[in-house]
Amino acid sequence: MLNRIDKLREILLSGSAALILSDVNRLYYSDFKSSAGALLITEHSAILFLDFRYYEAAVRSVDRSINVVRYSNLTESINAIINKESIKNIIIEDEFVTIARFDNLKNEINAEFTTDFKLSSKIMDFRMIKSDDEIERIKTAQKISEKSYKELLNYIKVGVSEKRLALELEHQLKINGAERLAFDIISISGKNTSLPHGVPSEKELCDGDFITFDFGAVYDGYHSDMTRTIALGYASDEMKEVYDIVLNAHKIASKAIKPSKWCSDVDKAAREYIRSFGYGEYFGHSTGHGVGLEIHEKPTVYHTNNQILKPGMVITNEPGIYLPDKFGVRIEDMYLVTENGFEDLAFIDKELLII
Ligand SMILES: [Mn+2]
Repeated sequence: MLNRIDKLREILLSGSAALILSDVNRLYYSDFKSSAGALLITEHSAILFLDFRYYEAAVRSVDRSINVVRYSNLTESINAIINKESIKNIIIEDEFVTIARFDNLKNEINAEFTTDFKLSSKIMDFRMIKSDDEIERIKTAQKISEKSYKELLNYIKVGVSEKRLALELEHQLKINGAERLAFDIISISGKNTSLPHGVPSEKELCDGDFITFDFGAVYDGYHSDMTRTIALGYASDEMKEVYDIVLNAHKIASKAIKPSKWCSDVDKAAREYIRSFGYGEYFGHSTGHGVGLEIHEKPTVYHTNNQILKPGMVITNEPGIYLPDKFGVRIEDMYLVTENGFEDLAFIDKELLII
């Protein structure tokens, strides 16, 4: 934690402090989850302000380099530190604090707010590069997903509804150790698979359906994300052809994942391959995104993003082709950018599975 806080201190001007108000960034800097509170990072100290509900748990678990303070009035408690350390300027998460909250803070806190400092984006840049500990948590979340998916396969048969499968997958994810779902499970079949973010319905599985599952687990705050498309009974020639194109696009994109390449290189690799078969207009989303404390983080893996890939980034690779009123295919796994290239964080086979 100290390492992360020190990195933030490097961007603080003398006499200023960062007031972290979002739950996710407070978790990032303290490794303590709470639905309310604040973290003040000054040149000399880090203070986690929590109310009665969280105080005792935080004192037990938070790293000793962070002082835990119990508050009844948050701004009064913050002001006490500001006065003690003679803090003149405060920076806040510009993409998180609402106008109403900002008005309150300006009125109640005894320091000036620097409004042109892009703190949200700076922290997001720090969060893009995962530590070994963060990578381990993501890998554990992925292991939970894979174990659950293997169990789920036993329930796939004609007549079972999409909703029932989503429920079974959720059950498995939680039994296998997920603290919660990474996002609402996508469990869709047949024509519904042409909807990239379709919602599970009462539709029952039929012979010859494609079935798409997009899901993930959260473990110790960190998310996993994977998508598999499988066929029930048989797959038509067109289904097999589209599946192969998506699978090859996925493989080609993964080869573009290495330090010094741009996010746009990865996206273009998948996109141009899909376009070369005439399916360009049926791949309408980006090839991937960062994953970590949130399911969607920087960097966006899209053809307009010239962010350079760096070791420690975890991104998804998830090309797809969606043919309206017919079917869709998406194959998604998370990749870790390493010194020499990439590590595929998934161990579930990507070849077409016909059950
Ligand atoms: Mn994803």
